Formats: sequence, C-alpha cells, structure tokens
Amino acid sequence: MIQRIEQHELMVMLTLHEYLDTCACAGDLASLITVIAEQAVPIRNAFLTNQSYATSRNVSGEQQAAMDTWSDGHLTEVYRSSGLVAALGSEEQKDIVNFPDATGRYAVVMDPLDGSSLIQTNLAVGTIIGIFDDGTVMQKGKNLKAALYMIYGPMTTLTLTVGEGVAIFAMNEQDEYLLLDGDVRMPEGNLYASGGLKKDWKDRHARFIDTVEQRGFKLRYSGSFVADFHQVLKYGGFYCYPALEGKPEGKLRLLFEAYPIGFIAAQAGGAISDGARNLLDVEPASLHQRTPIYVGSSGVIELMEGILSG
Ligand code: AFP
Repeated sequence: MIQRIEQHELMVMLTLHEYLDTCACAGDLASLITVIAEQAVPIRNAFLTNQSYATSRNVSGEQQAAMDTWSDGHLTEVYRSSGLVAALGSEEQKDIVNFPDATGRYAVVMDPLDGSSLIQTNLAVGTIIGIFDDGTVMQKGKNLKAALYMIYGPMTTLTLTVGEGVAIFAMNEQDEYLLLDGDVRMPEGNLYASGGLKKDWKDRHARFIDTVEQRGFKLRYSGSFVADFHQVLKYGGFYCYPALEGKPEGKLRLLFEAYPIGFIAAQAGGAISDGARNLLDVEPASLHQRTPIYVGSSGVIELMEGILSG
C-alpha cells in the first residue's frame, strides 16, 4: 500500500503508470484504466465548443447537454478501439452496448459527464466510471474491480481504486497524472450536501438533516455529485439525494453513479446506503434504475440509518 506522500515529498510524486505497477491488478485492467483516464484531455478540450444543451433527452427523461452526448460518444469509441471492453452501460444510452470484437472481458458502467447542467457556469464537473471484469454490466456494485472519476475543475484530477485503497492524482502541464495522495482515508468531518426540494423531503430525512445541523454540519451543495462527493472524500461528512415525496427512488442512478462512487467511498473507509442498506449489496433490477443515495463518512451514515429506520 502506497503511504500518503506528505506535502514536502511532492517532488517524488509517482505517475499513474508507476502507481498501477505497485498494484496487484491485471495488466489489461491497468491499460484500460490508463486509456480512460487519458480521455480527460480531449473531454476538457471539448467544453469550449460544447457549451449548449442538445435538443435530445436521455432515457431518464433529462435534457442532454451537448457535452453529455459528446463525451458519451467519445468514450464509447475509446472502449471499442481498446478491444478490452465487452459491454458498456451508460447513463446516456438506452441499452447496454456490446462490443463483439473485443478480446477483453471488462464491462464498464459510466456517467460520462456528471453535472453537465453546470458547464455554462464553469463549476467543477466530472466523468464517473466503474469496471467489472466478467463482461456483465448488470451485477452488484460490490463486484467492481475498479472505480474512478475525473474532475474537470481548477485542476484535472483522477480519483481511483483497484480495490487496494484510494489514490488521487492531478494532471500536470504535460498531461501526465502525478500522485497527490496514495492512501486516502475519509475523515468524519462536518460537511453535507442534500439534493431535492426541502418541501419534498420526507419527515425522517428532514429529521436527519436537522440532527446534523444541530451538530454543526454545514451545507456545501454545488449540483455536481462527483464534485460534492470529492469534497466529502477529502474533508468528511456526506452527500445525499434522498427519496422524495412523489419520487421514492430519488434522482441518481444505481449503476452509473452510486456503484462507482460507493466503491471508492468504501475503499476509503466510508459507506454508501439508500437509507436502509449498503447499496453495493443491491442487485440491479434495470439498467437505469434510480436509487436514494447517502454516501460519506461511516459514522454519519450509521447515524442516518438509525434515524431513517425510526
Ligand atoms: P446533471 O448531470 O443533469 O447536471 O445532474 C447532476 C446530478 O445528477 C448530480 O450530479 C447532482 O448532485 C444532482 O443531479 C443535482 O440535482 P438537482 O439539480 O436536482 O439539485
């Protein structure tokens, strides 16, 4: 396990390639992770010419931003040409995409551009990826072999787990990822993000939010799950998009958002729940299944489950 590299040691930061060499993951998984992570460069460059909303809607009925469709199409072609991906489940595509010519057996689940409604505001958005190794998209999140997200913010960062803890990298001027933290541990902390209109919160959710606010938790909510989660990963606390009156499944998707982020959270000592159970243990019933999400520090997730279970 790579130990945390203290600030004064930044000059000896490992590259992504060197970090993956220290992990026990398969060589073709390291290759797939690398080629996905490198797409931060073309995706970031595409923002300038893809600011608008598309006329289309995704299968979840949400209006697609031009960057949603651009990044989805770009990453789909990257998987196809890699030959390593047998199947893909994407938030932006109705059905599972199969790649019959692939020699590899990886199955990818992804939200190609999370937070796309923020692109015109220049707030941080990102790409969320989960990787299974048996060619099957529809399976429990606990079976993931790797999960990663890139955030396009003041820095371009990559947060990654291959099941051996969590590492965070930042991209330098040569478009190379350098290790910032090789052993990320989520502290308890006191930040929270809660989606949904307050008038639609269920009583027990409202009681949970009151409880944490009484304990000094402060609101940090941007509208980008991946960015809000990253803040929780670093400082502690939780992000949630709860079940709402009239929307019992909440908003976020189980496969494309909850599973990869939940796997990373668990690897950093945190937890993910739908309010009652560990979401990584939930068998998906449909590709675009939504779920209530509470993800963050293990202590506050336990507190939440106690309050929501009454
Ligand atoms: P977009 O990708 O459509 O911007 O949605 C982002 C998101 O899925 C998640 O990243 C945010 O936390 C959440 O939706 C914001 O939802 P609200 O707009 O309802 O607050």
